[in-house]
Amino acid sequence: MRHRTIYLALCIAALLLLKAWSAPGQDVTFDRLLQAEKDPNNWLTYFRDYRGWRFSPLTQINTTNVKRVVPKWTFDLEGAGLQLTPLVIDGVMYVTNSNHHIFALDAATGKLLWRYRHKLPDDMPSRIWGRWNRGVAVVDGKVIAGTMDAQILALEAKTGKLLWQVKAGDYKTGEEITSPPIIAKQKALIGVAPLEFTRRGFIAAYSTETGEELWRFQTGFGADAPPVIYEVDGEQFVAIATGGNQLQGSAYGDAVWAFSLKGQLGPLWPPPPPPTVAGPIGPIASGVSTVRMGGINGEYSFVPSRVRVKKGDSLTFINVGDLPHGATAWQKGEWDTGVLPKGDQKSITFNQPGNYYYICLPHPWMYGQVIVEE
Ligand SMILES: [Cu+2]
Repeated sequence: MRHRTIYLALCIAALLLLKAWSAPGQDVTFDRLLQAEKDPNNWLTYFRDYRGWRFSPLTQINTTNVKRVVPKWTFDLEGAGLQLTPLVIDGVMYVTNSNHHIFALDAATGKLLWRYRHKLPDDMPSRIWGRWNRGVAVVDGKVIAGTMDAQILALEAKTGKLLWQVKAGDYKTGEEITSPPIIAKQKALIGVAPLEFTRRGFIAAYSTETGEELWRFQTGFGADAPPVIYEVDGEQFVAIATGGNQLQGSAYGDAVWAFSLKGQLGPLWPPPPPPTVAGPIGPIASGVSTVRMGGINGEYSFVPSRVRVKKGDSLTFINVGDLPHGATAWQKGEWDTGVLPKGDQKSITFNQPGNYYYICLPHPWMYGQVIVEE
């Protein structure tokens, strides 16, 4: 009898231990994320599953009874400006607020389980539209999130304790993170976007174990949308949509980038160094009719490098440098001054509205931008 009591007590202790070990978030392996669509009780990733359908197969709430649904609980996140998708894993909800605090809540009651207070720097540039955040990713017992000050951090899913934190970008130049990473095995893929500032966005992969940066690519424009991963005819791709940033004149610059092991495209602008700048920076000049090539700020520059004109306007490109220079529309070659010897000039009339980047063919690291408005 006594033995049986001890045996029972041991069993209960073992069960309790087992429960502690299988705490929420602890058993979210990558394989479980891959099977997310077959896990009706949970919302495991930003898109719920890797199909990205955001479709829940649950049926208790349906078209006939939905009118009876009433609020069960609410939790004050102490912020404004959320664009958040909560994750729910084995009864625990993971949410963020606009100051990048991360919360774990009891998903049935709204009771706070833990809160991690990420400290945004005091000199964070202010945003006319405020701060926001779209949530976290959870894998292998970790909650992984990017922050407005371009940090990536991993918390212990069970306790909210900080496991690692890395600097992905420089918030002082406008680099910031608003979307959660997408998990691919032991890698977290995340876009770092500059919004209204002059630096350009990039997509990067980090080790979920250590936070080590494994890969990075300049996408030219802001990259604050979550990336996707897919395969066609046996070739795997990673894709991300980039763009926006109207204040920098890139309203026409939206693009989607697809990467694979057989990729051949370079970063948006040659040459590689400096790797963090992917296009012309600085103010956009209006009301100018000439662009000087070479000579002014050194031989290899267009001045002004960014110009806004009206449809039908002409720009005269003058070579004021010592070497032959030219202006050639990049990508599609819509217009071209040809290579002009020292002292020569050529006028281009812009009849098609759009955003044109151009380079000097003999010196392709010289680049400029013409925005043609309707
Ligand atoms: Cu040149």
